[in-house]
Amino acid sequence: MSKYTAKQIHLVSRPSGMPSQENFKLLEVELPVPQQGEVLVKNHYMSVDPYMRGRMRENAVYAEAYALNAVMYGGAVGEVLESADDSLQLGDIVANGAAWQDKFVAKANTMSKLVPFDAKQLSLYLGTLGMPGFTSYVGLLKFGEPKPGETVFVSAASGAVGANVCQIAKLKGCKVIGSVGSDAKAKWLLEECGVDAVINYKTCGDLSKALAAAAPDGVDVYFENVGGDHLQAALNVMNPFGRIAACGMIASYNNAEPAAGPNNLMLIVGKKIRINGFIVFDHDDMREEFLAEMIPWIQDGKIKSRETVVEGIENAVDAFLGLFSGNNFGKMIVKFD
Ligand code: NAP
Ligand code: FER
Repeated sequence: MSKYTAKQIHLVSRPSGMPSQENFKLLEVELPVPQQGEVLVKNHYMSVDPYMRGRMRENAVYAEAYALNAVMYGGAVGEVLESADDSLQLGDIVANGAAWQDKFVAKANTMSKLVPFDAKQLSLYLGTLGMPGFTSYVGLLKFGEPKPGETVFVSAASGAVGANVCQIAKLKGCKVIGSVGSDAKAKWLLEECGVDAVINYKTCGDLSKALAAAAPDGVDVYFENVGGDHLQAALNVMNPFGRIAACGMIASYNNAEPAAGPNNLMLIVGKKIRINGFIVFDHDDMREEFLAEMIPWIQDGKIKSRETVVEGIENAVDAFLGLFSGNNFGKMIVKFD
C-alpha cells in the first residue's frame, strides 16, 4: 500500500425518480503503490454533469451503466503525486476520467497532460474548454448550422453548455434568445454575454407566447437542452427549414414514468424541420478546431465563463442533484482541498 488513502463516492442503489443521498456512499480506501506504467493522482476539481443520471440507470443507452458498489467516474483535473511512467512527472496537471474520488492510481495512458493556458483556471477544462464547451461548439456549428442574421433559441441558456452556445452564436452574427430559471441568470446573459432576449420560463406564463414575442422573425435554430414544454414552444415558433440540435432534455431525466410528449410534433413535417441528436464524444475530429477558436475567444474576453464551485467531495452528491433544480449558475464544479 502507498502512504495515501482516497475518498470515493460509490453508487450503492439505482435511483427511481430524483436520486437521493441513500443511493450513494462515501468511503475511504487505501491506495496501492503505482506499478510500472501507472501514476498516483490527486484531483483538484471534478465535474458533475447531467449525463451521469443516465449512467445510474441499469439500461443506460449510449454507454455502460455505473456498476453498483463501485466508484463512479466522470471528468476531473488533478496533479501527479507519484509516477511510475516516463510520460508523466511529479506535479504534472492531468485531465482524467476518474471523478468521484479525491485520489487514485491508474495507467498514465488513461489521462492527458494539460498545459493550461492559465494555471489559475484549471476548472475551465471541465467547463468552457472541456466537454460542455466542446458540446456547445459541435452542437451549434455542426448541427445547428447558424447563418449570420438568423435567430437562435437556447434552453438552459446560462448553464455549462448553454452559456457557450449563446456566446458562440453571437460571435457568428446571430440574434440569440435564451431561456433560464432565474432573473439573475437572465440579467447575466443580457448584460454580460450580449444575448438579445431572455425568457424566465418559471415566470413568463405561456412559453410559446413568450418565445413568439421575443422572436418576431421566428426561430431558425433551436439548441435543445430541456425538452418538454421548451421543445413544444420552439416547434410552434420555428421557421421553415429550421434546425434543432438535440443535445439533451434535462426536464425528463428524473421521470420515474414517461411524461406526455409535445402536442405539436406534426409541425416538423410542414415546416420541414431537421432534428439532429448528437453525442459530443463522436466528434473528436473537431476538437483541434474548437480549441483554436475557443482559447483566443476566452483570452480576448469574447467568451465569458461562470462557475458554481462546491467545496469538498462530501458535497459532490448535493452538487450533482443541484443540477436538476438550477442551483448552478454556469458550470457546476466540485473543488477538493
Ligand atoms: P447545466 O445547464 O449547466 O445545468 C443544468 C441546468 O438545467 C440547470 O442549471 C437548470 O437551469 C436547467 N434545468 C434543470 N432542470 C430543468 C427543468 N426541469 N426545466 C428547465 N430547465 C431545467 O448543464 P449542462 O452540463 O450544460 O447540460 C445541459 C444539457 O446538455 C443537458 O440536457 C445535458 O444532458 C446536455 N448535454 C449533452 C451532451 C451531448 O453530448 N449530447 C453533452 C453535455 C451536455 P435553470 O435555472 O435555467 O432552470
Ligand atoms: C448528456 C445527456 C445524454 C450526455 C449524453 C447523453 C454526454 C446520452 C444519452 C443516451 O445515449 O441515451 O448530457 O452527455
